[in-house]
Amino acid sequence: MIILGNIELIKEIGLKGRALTIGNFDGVHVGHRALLSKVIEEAKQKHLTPTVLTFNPHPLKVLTGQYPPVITPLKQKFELLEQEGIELIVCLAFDKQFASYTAEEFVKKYLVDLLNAKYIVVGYDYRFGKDRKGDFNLLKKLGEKYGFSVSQVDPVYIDGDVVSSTRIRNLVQQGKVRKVRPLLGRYYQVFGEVIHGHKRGGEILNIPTANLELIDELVPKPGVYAVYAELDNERFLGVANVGYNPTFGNNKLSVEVHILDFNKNIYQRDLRVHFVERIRDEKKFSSIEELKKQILKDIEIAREILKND
Ligand code: RBF
Ligand code: MG
Repeated sequence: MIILGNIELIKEIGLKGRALTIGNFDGVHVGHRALLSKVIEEAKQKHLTPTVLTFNPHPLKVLTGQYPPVITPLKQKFELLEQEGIELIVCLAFDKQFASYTAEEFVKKYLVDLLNAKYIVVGYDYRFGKDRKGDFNLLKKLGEKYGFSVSQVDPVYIDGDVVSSTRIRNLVQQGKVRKVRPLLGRYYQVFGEVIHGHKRGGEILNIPTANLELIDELVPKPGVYAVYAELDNERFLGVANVGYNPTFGNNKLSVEVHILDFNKNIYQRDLRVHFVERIRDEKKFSSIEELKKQILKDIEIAREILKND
């Protein structure tokens, strides 16, 4: 798969016809995957390159100054798109100048001239161009004018509601990680480097934990979770604490994982944590002994949950 962010490089790879879908794809959830399978299927039939056009930063961030924490950071998003069968990702820098193109200018300049789109599929709520004035009907008309075909994909419903990135974010922030799984088609995950914590886990509690360096990524509601911990494609059972360690009077949010039956040094390695089920709220204990007793129980609960998963 090729990832391009630079317009000059995009010009260099030439004018092969592309089948295109456009969007932010935060989460690469089952709704997104409906679009991705459509673009891949049409690309095959029409002998085009299955391509995703996306923007960074998120247009809303540029236009309104705010955007919620991301479900899938860029690197994970690209990996997931590749797994789906996307062969080219074009990630354009989005700025105020870009936002000022009218719907037709955007289509002509980027989709037709730059990317040579022969087929475009968009979601049910797709809008484009200055003031979001372009919609599916306009895209269809422009397709007739510039020589590409279009289609639109319906939303995907699960449990009576549309699958959307916002819905997924809300569930994660409520700690309902079980409910998120069918929407994402996988467990909610965070990824980061293992950094040095306060050293209390190993030395005081005798329950070592790997502290994750948090990137700008959505973190589940504070609490204790049964998790899988993934290191270089190897998966371990784990129990995670997301929180402030009130027993020790910390005030900074941390994500730490105790990996079951494991005693290797993994500082500076990358760890991916898959949140399977929330076990309890984080609490302030009146002694370290009590905290330790509770964590040992959490470990057994996590083991049970993961055994039946
Ligand atoms: N710290 C708390 O202050 N309250 C808790 O309820 C709590 N639960 C935890 C549960 C698990 C499974 C783990 C691994 C840690 C927990 N901690 C909790 C964090 C603990 O204070 C921390 O691991 C040490 O301070 C070392 O960083
Ligand atoms: Mg994530």
